[in-house]
Order: sequence, then structure tokens, then C-alpha cells
Amino acid sequence: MKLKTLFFVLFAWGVTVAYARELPELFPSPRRVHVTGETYPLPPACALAGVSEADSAAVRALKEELPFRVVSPKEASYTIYIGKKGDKSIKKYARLIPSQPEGYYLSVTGREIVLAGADARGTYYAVKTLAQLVKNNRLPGIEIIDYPDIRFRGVVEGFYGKPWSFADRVSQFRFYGDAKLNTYIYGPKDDPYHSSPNWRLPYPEKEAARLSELVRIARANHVDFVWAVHPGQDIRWNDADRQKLVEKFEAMYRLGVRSFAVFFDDISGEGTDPLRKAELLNFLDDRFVKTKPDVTPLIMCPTEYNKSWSDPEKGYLVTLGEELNPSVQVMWTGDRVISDITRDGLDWINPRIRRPAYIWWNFPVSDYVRDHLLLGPVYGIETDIAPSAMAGFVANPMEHAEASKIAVYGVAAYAWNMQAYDSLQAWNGALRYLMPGDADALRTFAAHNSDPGPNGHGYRRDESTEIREEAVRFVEAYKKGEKPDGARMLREFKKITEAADRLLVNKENPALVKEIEPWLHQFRLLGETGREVLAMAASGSREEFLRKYNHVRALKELSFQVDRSYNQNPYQPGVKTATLVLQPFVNEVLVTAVTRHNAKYGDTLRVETDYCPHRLVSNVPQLQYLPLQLKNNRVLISPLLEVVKWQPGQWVEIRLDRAYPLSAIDLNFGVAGVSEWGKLEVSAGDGAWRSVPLSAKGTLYKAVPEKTAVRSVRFTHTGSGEKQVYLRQFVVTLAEE
Ligand code: LOG
Repeated sequence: MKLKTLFFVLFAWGVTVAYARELPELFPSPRRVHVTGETYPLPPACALAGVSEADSAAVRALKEELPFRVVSPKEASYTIYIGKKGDKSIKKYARLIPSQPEGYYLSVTGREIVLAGADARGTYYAVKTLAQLVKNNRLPGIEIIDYPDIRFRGVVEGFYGKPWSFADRVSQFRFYGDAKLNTYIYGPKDDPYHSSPNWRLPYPEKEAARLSELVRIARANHVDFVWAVHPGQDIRWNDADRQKLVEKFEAMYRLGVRSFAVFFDDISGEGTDPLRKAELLNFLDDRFVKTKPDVTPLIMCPTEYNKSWSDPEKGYLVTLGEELNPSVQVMWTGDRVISDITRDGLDWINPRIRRPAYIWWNFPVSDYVRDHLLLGPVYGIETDIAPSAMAGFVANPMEHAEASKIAVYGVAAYAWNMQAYDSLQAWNGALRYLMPGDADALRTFAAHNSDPGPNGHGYRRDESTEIREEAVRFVEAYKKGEKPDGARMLREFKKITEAADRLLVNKENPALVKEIEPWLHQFRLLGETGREVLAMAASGSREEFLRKYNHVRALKELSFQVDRSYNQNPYQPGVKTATLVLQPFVNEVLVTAVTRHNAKYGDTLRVETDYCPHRLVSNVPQLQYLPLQLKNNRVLISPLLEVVKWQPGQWVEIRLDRAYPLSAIDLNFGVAGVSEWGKLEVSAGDGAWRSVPLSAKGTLYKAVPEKTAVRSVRFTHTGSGEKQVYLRQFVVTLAEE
């Protein structure tokens, strides 16, 4: 039997179960593994064959991760062969190397280690896998054949809000190296030199130097640093702007960048034109990308970057598909802005753009729900999609870089080996990777901080899954007047306080602790509050109840203070935790307990739950599910950063829980001329509407209604044709009564 055939017969056995248990967990899961059952001590001295030719990052990683002494071949009884297909050092093994880019063959025996890549990156990944195999200073006898499903895997730093810091990015690149992620797309919306109008200017010297340093560090971890420009909001389709783009790309090239992207998301006006866009991109592709042999294929993000925003009649995507050079990659977020990635979804988009979509997955990005953390497992990305149906897969993270690694870890596992993807396994792996010593505490925290709460995108996640049914059961029984056993809920709330305390003093991952600290304080208070409301429900005496009641009020006040003190961004300020299951649980038990107590003792204790009694009603699809915020006497719609497409006759209304006198209504749709196509009206709730005049200052509009009480405020598009606006501000201020 030929060596190769023998090898595949061996592989057919798969992982020998008995030894698999001994094997350290490999991440991402290799495609084929055969363990021999032997284990060997790490060689103290060995010869290195192939170092001079092999990829330098791979050799460096090998020396860093495995502590051994290099000796001459004559002295050595052990040899490490390292190299890529075509190299002399690994010639003997060439036939075993998979043909896929970035693939590798790895073997460990009592005499040698072979690290043979399909290319330089493959060699590097072989080393990364080898490092994971070390356990108690021993290595297993093993053979691995491995390669990725998806060609470009990684992260697009494409969110609104505070861009990641230099240190954040350095830490990410090291992590991507470990996770076999090869792509980082730089596109933070709040970098002025990325977007309009300053995309035309070069970076100031200091920032340029930092970016250059980042590019170098990315490369050392085999990560392509893709620099993206976002010129669409003010681009003019003329030669001057074309040249400005080329100049900017040239400047970035001089800083070391070898991969480029052009984003046209979240823009309106001229820049949306697909034909002009294709012309410009082809120009950049022909004149810049293709003239430089070391630059990778150009990536673009269209304006209609998801199915729900695409207008088949106007043929935007089809035009791009037909006109764009075939080598240009086209990004896509799925059926919606924030959405699952499905086989059907790809079957829809790929024929239109005439190429496999490059997935921009909007998870765990939280720029539309900044008061929440999205730390749950990665799911909703289908594993039966043909890998060739996706040109790339990048995740858009939270502005919390370290915390985003939980989700990025899942994406790495998925994109490398979709068939082997196991959502919970990847999640647990991520928690251990981030905090080996406190993984269980981090798990408790993450399990209750995963749903974004109601939001304009209608995107929701599971949360508190392990305790959810128990919470429902308890509340139902308690409301019916039974005395349900609260032991499990009590245990969970204790676990929450313990987890918060441990994480607050954790020293393993200070970056993570710093990012989540406000939420840890909130989480700790939730644990305490949960225990105390359960005590109220179980309380036998009036005195004890009152004591617990007063404590809960104090805890609620403290929680309110955390919410008002930290994370005060102008969009969704504050700090929310466990809002899907546990906060509603606490509130329901509290309300029921107090109501019952009042009835029994004739007391008039009040309960404050922090929910907003007012409602937003709208027939503008993008606004329908936006939550309202209540800030002192101001009721406001959570601002949106995307372009809102508003059709004639469509309206948005803030409906108060009762009629109030108002002191002001403030609107900002990011455009002037609003009163020419829209009208603002108020109603006392009797069905009769009266118009309120608006006074303008730039794009800011203000109305001061007469002092009669108002129940509803609505703005209607009364003009003709679709309007494209930004919902920057819609605030109703209640007057003192
Ligand atoms: C933006 C993105 C933002 C994300 C989530 C794309 C292509 N663009 O609605 O910058 O982080 O949604 O809010 C987007 O997704 N617009």
C-alpha cells in the first residue's frame, strides 16, 4: 500500500476516542486528526530543518511557543522539519499537504515533528496547532491534515462609536493568529480620515506611524490589514476625487497596507449610484490594485448591503454584479442589517452580484444598543452553506474589543470548519481562552448578558437560557397565589453576585475587566436585588418585609445611579444587564409582593420599575421597533445612524401614557428643508390632530406647543417621493405640571 493510501485509511478511523479524551482541545477544529495513542516528552534539544527557507513568522512562533534548544543535526536525536510545499526540507511529505490555500500537514512522532504548509500561512498555522498540542510538557503522537472552509476570515472594525485603541488592536492581531483568522478590515466609522469629508486627507504623521506599526504587527501574525475608505457621502464623480482616492491609497500603501476596501454603506444622494460606483471601483482596481502585484483583491461594501434594503426594480445589485470587475469582492450583511447568515440568503444574493458574497456579519456589534453587552454564543450562521458560496466572513464587533473576542472566537471556529462548528463548545472555549481561572464566573456573566433588548433592527438573542423556564414557572405560580419553591432562583442570584465579585477583582484579563466593569457593578446589584425580592416573596412578617422592601428600593436607586453615571454616550446611554429574563423576573415578583402586602396590611408602598410607559408607533419600517428612552422629563426615540427611507404618507408618533403639557419638541433628521415635505402635529388623544409650526436652525427643528395637554406627537411625510433622512433627534420634553 502506498504511503498516501495507508495514511487515508488511518484517517478513516477518525480520532481514536480513547485518546481523544487525552488530547487538548484544538481550536479551530482541524479537519482530519489521527492520534497514535503515544505521548512524548517535549524534545529538549533538536535539529531544525528548513528554517532558512521557511516562513519567518512560523519559525519565530515555533521558537516562542515551544521551549527547546536548537542543536546541529549531528548532535540531535530529534528533528523538526518546517517548510511549505516546494521546500526541500519537507519534500518527503509534499504529497500529504492539502492543496487548499493555508492548509497544512502536521505530524508528531518519537523522532520528529513535521510542519508542512501548503503556503507560508499554512506553515504558520501548523505551528499554531502544534502549540495547542502541548500538554504537561508532552506531545501526543499525531497526524493532522487541515485547511480552512472560508478563504478570508476575521473582523471588520466597522462600527460607530469609539474606535479601538492601538493596544486593543495589537491584542486582537495576536488572538487572530491563534484563531487562524487572516483578515482585519479597518473601517471605524468615527475615524475622520476614513470617512467624509476627510478621507481625502492623509493621516497626520503620528497617526500614520501608528497605523504603519499596526500593519507590521498584523503581518507578523499573518493577518491581512485591509484599510477601508468610506467616501460615499460626499464623493463627486469627477477626476479630482478619483485622483484623491488613488493618492490616499498610495499613501496607505507607503505605510505598508497591501489590502484595500471601499465602503458605500449608510449614505444617501449621489454616492449611491451603482454605475458610477462600479466605474470608480474598476478604475481603482485597474490603476492601483492590479498594478501592484503584492496588493490583494479589492473589497467593496455596497449601499444596498442587505436584502431588506435592496430595491429589485432599480436593479442596484444587478448593475454592480454586471459592471464590477470580477475580482472585486462585494460585502453583504444578509437578509437584514443584523441578520442570520443562511443558505437561502446566499442563494438570493450571489446570482445578483455574480460572485460569492463576502459576508459582513453584524455580530456582536452593539452600536445600536450601546447600553447592552452581547456576550452570548454565536449562532444563526448556517453550517450547511457551501464554503465556496462565501468569499469571506468577517464579524463586526463591539467597541469593547476584548469582550468581542467571545463572539469572534465562535466566528473563527465556524469559518475554519463549518461542519464541526458547535456553538456552545466554541462559546465555552472562548470563555476559557479569555479567563482560564475564572471561566465559570465569566460564563455566568455572559449567559445573562447576551440579548440586545428591543431595537430598531428587531434582532434578538437568547439570554439566561438555563434559568428561563424556572423563572417563568416561579412567577406564574407566585402570581396565582401559590408559594413556589424559590431555591433555584435564589441559587442563581447568589451565583450572580459571586461571579460579579470575582470578575471585578480578576487579574488574568485586566482589559476585559475594564471594559465590562460598569456592567459588573450592575450585575452585582441584580444579584442582590434578586435575593431580596425572593426574600420579600417568602417573608412572613410585616417588619421583615418592610426591611427587605427598603433594601430593594436602595438597590434600585444604586442601579439607577450606575445607569446614569457610566457609559453616557448620546445614543443609548447607560448600563443594562440581564434585561430579557432576570430583570423582568425581579420586577414582576416585586410588584406582586408589594401589591399583596399593601392589600394585606393596608399599606401604600410604591414600586418603581424602570420601564418606559410611553410608546413609539410608526409605519416607517425602519423605525417601527425602535425603543423609546426616558430621561428625566424627556421622552426620546433612540437615534439611528443608518439612512432612513421614508415614503410619502408614512409617519412616526410618540404616544405618551397620558396627556401632559409639553415644553418643547426637538427634531433633527440630518437634513434641512424638513417643513417643506413634512408636518408635525399633536393630539390630546381624542383623535383630533393639530399642526405645530417648526422653527429651523440648520438641520435642527424646534416646536413649542401651547400649554394644553398633549398625548401624542407625530411627524408625517406629506410630500411626494421617498425621503432619505437620518433620525438624529426626536425628543418630546414634558413641562413641569
Ligand atoms: C453599518 C455599520 C454598523 C452596523 C450596525 C453596515 C454595512 N454598516 O446600519 O457601520 O456598525 O450597521 O449598526 C450599519 O452594516 N448600518
